[in-house]
Parts: sequence; structure tokens; C-alpha cells
Amino acid sequence: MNRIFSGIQPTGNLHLGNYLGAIRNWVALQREYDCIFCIVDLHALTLPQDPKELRAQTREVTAAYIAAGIDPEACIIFNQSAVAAHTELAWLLGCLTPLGWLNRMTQFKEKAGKQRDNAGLGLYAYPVLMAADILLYKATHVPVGEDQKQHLELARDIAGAFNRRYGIDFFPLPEPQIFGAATRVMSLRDGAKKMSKSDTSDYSRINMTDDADTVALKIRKAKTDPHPLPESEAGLEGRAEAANLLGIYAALSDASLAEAVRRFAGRNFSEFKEELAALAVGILGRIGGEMRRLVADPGYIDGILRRGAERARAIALPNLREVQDITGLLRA
Ligand code: AQP
Repeated sequence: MNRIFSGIQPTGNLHLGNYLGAIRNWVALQREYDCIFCIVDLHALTLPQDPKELRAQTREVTAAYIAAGIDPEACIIFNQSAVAAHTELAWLLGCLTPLGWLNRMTQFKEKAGKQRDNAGLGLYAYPVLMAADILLYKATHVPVGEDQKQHLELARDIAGAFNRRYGIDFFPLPEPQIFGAATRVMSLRDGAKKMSKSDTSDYSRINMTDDADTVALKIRKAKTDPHPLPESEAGLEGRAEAANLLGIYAALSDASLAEAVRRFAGRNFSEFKEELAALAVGILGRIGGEMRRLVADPGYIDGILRRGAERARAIALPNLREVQDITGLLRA
């Protein structure tokens, strides 16, 4: 069976972008693939984190996976730091990753900003650890949002570099799976910026734990333009905010963007926003309630993570041993 690996950083409020760009798609894929869903806490450390918050967020992301419909029996759910093989493989892969490849990564440029010399080595090497996460399990498919496409391409390049260096067809080249009508959910306040955990502007982001009133208010306050909704997809050209809201509607209702456009063609934003708010509140309200219930039982969450880490290690360790043998590391 083909294998999926994907993950989310426990770095703050999970939002609609994480849900529509990642988690919701995973739920649909879990019956067709052997699935491993990780809470990538080592990636979170590439930027400063409060230790107490990091632990709490790790449990919250786990709760989000389960509340959204990931079955912890059918899938492996664990936190990255519980399987040390991720960092061991990252070192081995880092030794064959040219700096030129890492220098092209736009996310590093965005996150490091102008203070590039002060950015940590971890932030720079992040894509190598991400490649190790995926390759450690010989994952064949990686469902992610658009924003992670470049890192996925790098993971493929690194897998190819390993296979070529040792003249062996060891790592499969993982395929990115980017699908749905909302592969890149944009900020509700600025259609040119992606919805992000680290955005501090008010009303830019719908959190998965927002209550019904907050979700509805954020949608009502979402930036729009003065025109009615377009008659066709072509009419979305140059209307980033309208395209974003219709994309969200389409993804939440499992429809295509074209269907959403047809449904609201010529209508005004206030009517459309009321329907969008009702849809979002229905889905996120249920998930948020379930997340709160699960987070209140940390013993249950920790049990899921412990069991997940054992199952993950059972796949990871034999693969790491093979890599060590191929690489020439002596295991006396
Ligand atoms: N706006 C988005 N639209 C669609 N998908 C998104 N993802 C993130 N933002 C959007 C997807 O969520 C998964 C987890 O991403 P991550 O935890 O690695 O966080 P990130 O990509 O760095 O983005 P965040 O969540 O907004 O955090 P910051 O503020 O750090 O940038 C991935 O599959 C990602 O594609």
C-alpha cells in the first residue's frame, strides 16, 4: 500500500488554512493509504517557543487531528521528537545536500527576514529535517498546502541525491498531493498574504478553536471589494479576497470553485458571507468542541502519542539501520 507522511508544527493557533490545506484532506485519504500523521515539534523549535506552551500545543494539534476525523487506530499519530531517528537521518541527508539548494528556499527568506545572519541554523536546515521525516518512512505521498511545495521538491531532490550517491534505488521519490479548492487559504484581511499562525493582525485568521460567534464575526469582517460576486471563474481575476472566500466555501462544502462561483453568481457579499458563516460555524463548531473535550483529557492524548511513537519507531528503525549500512557506518 502507498504510504502518506504529513505533519503540522505545534506553534500556535491552528487555523482554517491548516484545516483545509492539510487535515481535512488527510481525513479523506486515511482509508486509501497507510498514513502517518506527525506533530512536528522539532520543526517548531526553529523559532523560539515557550516550553510550557509547546507541550500544550503538541497536545492541541493531536486533539485537532482526532477531532477532525483522523482515526488513531487506523493511522499513526505521534510527535516527531519521540522518534530520534528523524534527527539522525537528517544529519546523514544534510551531508549530501548542497547549500545552493537550501539557499533557494523562499520560506527561509521570508521567516529569516532582513536579519538573515541572526537566523538559526535550524531554520535554514528545516527542509532537510522535513526530507528526513518523509524519507525515514519511505513515504510515497505527502499531502500538503501549496506553501510546502518547494520543500517537497527539495525532499525529492535529496532522495535522488542519496540514491545516486550510493547507486541504489532505496528512497522512493515522494509525490506532493496538493488538492481541494483551498490549497492556499489567504488572510481574511489581505488577499495577498497566506493565512498564517504567526499573523498578528486582528481578524486575519479563523482559528480551529474559535467559537461560533467569533467565526461568524471574522467572516462578516473579511475584506471584500465593492462589486457583486462574479458570474464566472474568469471574473475572479484581480479579486483575491473574493476568490479566497469562494475557495473556502467550495472546500468546506466539498465542491469545486466553479460550483461555488455558479451558486453565488451576481449575489452581494453580505448574503454570501451569511451562508459562508453558517457553513463554517457548523463544521468548525463541532471540531472545536471536540478538541476542547479531548484537550481536557491529557492522559488520553499522551496515550495516543506514546502508542503512535512505538508504531512509528517500528517502521523507522529498520529503515535507518539500512541507511547506516548503505552509508558505511559500522554497527559493531
Ligand atoms: N494558508 C494556508 N493554506 C493552505 N494550507 C496551509 N498550511 C499552512 N497554512 C496554509 C498547511 O498546513 C500544514 C502545516 O503547516 P505548518 O505547521 O508547517 O505551518 P506553516 O506551513 O509554517 O504555516 P502556518 O501554519 O501558517 O504557520 P506559520 O505562521 O509558521 O507560517 C502544511 O501542510 C501547510 O501546507
